[in-house]
Amino acid sequence: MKSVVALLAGVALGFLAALPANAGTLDQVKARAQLICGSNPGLAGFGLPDSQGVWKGLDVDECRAIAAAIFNDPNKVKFLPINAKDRPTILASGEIDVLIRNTTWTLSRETGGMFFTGINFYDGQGFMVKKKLGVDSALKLDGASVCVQQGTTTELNLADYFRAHNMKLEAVVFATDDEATKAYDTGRCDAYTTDASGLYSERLKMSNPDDNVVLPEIISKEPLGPSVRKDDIQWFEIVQWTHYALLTAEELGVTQANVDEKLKSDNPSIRRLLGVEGDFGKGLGLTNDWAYRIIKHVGNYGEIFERNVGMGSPIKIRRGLNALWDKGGLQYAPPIR
Ligand SMILES: N[C@@H](CCC(=O)N[C@@H](CS)C(=O)NCC(=O)O)C(=O)O
Repeated sequence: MKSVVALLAGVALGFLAALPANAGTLDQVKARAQLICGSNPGLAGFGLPDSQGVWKGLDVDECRAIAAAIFNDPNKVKFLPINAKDRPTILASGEIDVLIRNTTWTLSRETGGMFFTGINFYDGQGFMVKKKLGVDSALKLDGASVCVQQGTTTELNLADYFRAHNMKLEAVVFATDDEATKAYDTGRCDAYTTDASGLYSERLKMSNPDDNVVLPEIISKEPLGPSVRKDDIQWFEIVQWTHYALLTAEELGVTQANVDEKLKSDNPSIRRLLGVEGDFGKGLGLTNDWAYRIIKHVGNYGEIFERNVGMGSPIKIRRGLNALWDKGGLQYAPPIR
């Protein structure tokens, strides 16, 4: 028995060793029977392990959707905690297959090697202050100290905004978000700044959430999305179309609860989405029921949004720009045909 196990292990190792160094990411993911997703370990609603160690969040669910498409199992994912500053180097190192961690798509990040597949959350930067400060606009923050996290677009936008409005800034910069929010909470800074999504989420971490207000100004565009390396177009397409499948399902009214029934639909768009008609998964290197698997295990984009960050969740974010294009938002998927 032992020798059979040893033989099988040897075969498996031999197989791994036999994979060329530049083997496609999909092959590597399949060979290790697990997707490795670079994740935010501390942002409720987006990426955060719960008390049982189960990772939860909108970004986390996008990782699970990729695993579901590949393995028909949303749990074949390892979530690797990544802080803001290390994102580009860890992605480049090959330690992760994809980074989905509230990361803003910018030109310099893209030319620097992070290949963004799309936008899974349209965001913008805002400010939070203590109510007792009596400030009702970011334009009244002249001379304020502001807690901010290092290695983020947040840090850069903060400096731009104060400079553009001729205001004096004391930026207090921290390596981790925990340090930044604690410092703000304990009175080290007058204000805390991050993406609006982060403000909704971090407010809940404060000792008295109701003592804080979010100011009305949104000072930047923060298109947050998944990124991959630039060396594997098929992998890029798998990550990109996973998000499009989630959007298409929402647009066509296909949900986790009704997806089996929808297999019998005679709507051609639904038939193509679910792989009942056509060969669309094959082009991605997946099975033709790739999107069915995603919806069956994870739900559609609207379901993911609502359960993690929507008005029924503790985070309470409105769909706003993240509504589908036909509901007044910007989320839009090219056709599956
Ligand atoms: N979207 C911005 C900010 C992303 C970011 O890292 N935000 C902080 C503040 S909300 C964060 O998620 N910190 C969590 C952590 O480092 O654990 C970027 O891409 O630079």
